[in-house]
Amino acid sequence: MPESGSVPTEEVLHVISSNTPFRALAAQLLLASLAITGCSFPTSEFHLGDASRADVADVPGQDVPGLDVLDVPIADVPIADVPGLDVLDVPIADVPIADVPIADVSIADVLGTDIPVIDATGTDASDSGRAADASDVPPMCPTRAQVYCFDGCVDTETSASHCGRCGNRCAFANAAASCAAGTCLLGACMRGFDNCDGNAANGCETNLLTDINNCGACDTLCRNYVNGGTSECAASVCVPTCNAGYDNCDGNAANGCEVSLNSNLNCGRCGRPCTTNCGTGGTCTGVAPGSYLQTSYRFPGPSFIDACAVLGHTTHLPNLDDDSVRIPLPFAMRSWNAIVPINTQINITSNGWLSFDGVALLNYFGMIPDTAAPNWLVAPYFTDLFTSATGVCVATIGVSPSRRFIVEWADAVFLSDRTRHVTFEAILNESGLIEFYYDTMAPPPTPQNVTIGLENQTGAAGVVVCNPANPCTIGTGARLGYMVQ
Ligand SMILES: [Ca+2]
Ligand SMILES: [Ca+2]
Ligand SMILES: [Ca+2]
Ligand SMILES: [Ca+2]
Repeated sequence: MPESGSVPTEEVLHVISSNTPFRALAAQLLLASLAITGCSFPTSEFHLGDASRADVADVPGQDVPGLDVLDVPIADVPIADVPGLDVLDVPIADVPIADVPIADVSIADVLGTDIPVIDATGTDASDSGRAADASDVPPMCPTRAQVYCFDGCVDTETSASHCGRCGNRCAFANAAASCAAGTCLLGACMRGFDNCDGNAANGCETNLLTDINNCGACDTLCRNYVNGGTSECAASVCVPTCNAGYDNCDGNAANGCEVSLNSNLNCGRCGRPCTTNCGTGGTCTGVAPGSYLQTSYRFPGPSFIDACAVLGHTTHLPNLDDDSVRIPLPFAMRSWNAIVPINTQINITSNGWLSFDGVALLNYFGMIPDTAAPNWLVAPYFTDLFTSATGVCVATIGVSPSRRFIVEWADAVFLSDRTRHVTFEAILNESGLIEFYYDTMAPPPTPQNVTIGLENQTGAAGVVVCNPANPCTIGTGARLGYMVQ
């Protein structure tokens, strides 16, 4: 047996020669080794391998340590590095947690049942940002019956500003409006308007003041009247427009223009009678120019006007027995056969009469006609009076050419019996008409000493109603009118 590790040279060469892949390498290694060392070595000292790792190819005693194929280290084959699966050197995959938004579970948007939350801008979050409406019942409203409408909590069942829903304001033309059960209701119509078509949507659409088909009330027609042409609705009253020569003297539209102005009772105008005949053009025939004819009044018709209540009136002669004042006539007018100029000084006395002559007399007793002064009298109640604290009120009403100059003795008393009060007036009309109206009249003391009527410029002629020689009864509500011819 050779010593362990000892390989004879001829055996090494045999291995080399018998193993082609290693033959050149081994020879080169051996020769290089010999050349480096420059010496010879005993083959028994030549060990490269471990004799204990003998394998089937190894022939004991012939194995060359270090060149045995079995001594080739096993190749280090790394485990394939599969990214994402290698638990050692691949970072753990960053698996984000699924970003699942919280579902917007909004309650069904049913009017009146939706309960969103109103944010600071007035939109509700659960309704995807739509504007707040009547269905939104924010928790800040004190009761379920209320909803938040822009500026506060309201009950849309009854709110006229938010009726049925926010912002639905109830409004109707010419009418009030209310809200009930969430529905706008037409309220009372404004004065002068009505809901004639029954359609609430357009409110009270009809003007009762001027509509000739709804004059004063729905379906009240202003028709074409007898002796009249077109008609109009004025202040809710049908006013016939009369043909020439006719007039609506009774003020009743229903019978139209019932009066011919070519008649003895209404000659030329309503209430102007002729004692003789009414001629062509509405003038009385057979009457001397400058005469007065008594006017027959229609009822209802002109009546007492309280001059003391007329805006712009003046008061004169308070708390006096016998006195007078001069007031200018505000317009020209015919009296008898003369034209009394504008601004003529009218003499007004405390004793129930005035005169056109302007003479400052203050008589408390007189006859008509009488050529003695005073003359040219207008005497509604000529007697000895004592005026009240108000005295005599003077006012002018109407517009040209129909102005009226009113002189009212307000609450005077008889000097001989101051418990008896009288209020009466004379009205001078721009047309020449002179009227007397008696408001409240206590009977005069006896013996009666009252003169009522007109007197001309000279006192030679007059219109006599009463005088001391011919007493008459003029009581409360009486009215007299005289139209100059
Ligand atoms: Ca209507
Ligand atoms: Ca009539
Ligand atoms: Ca007197
Ligand atoms: Ca006289």
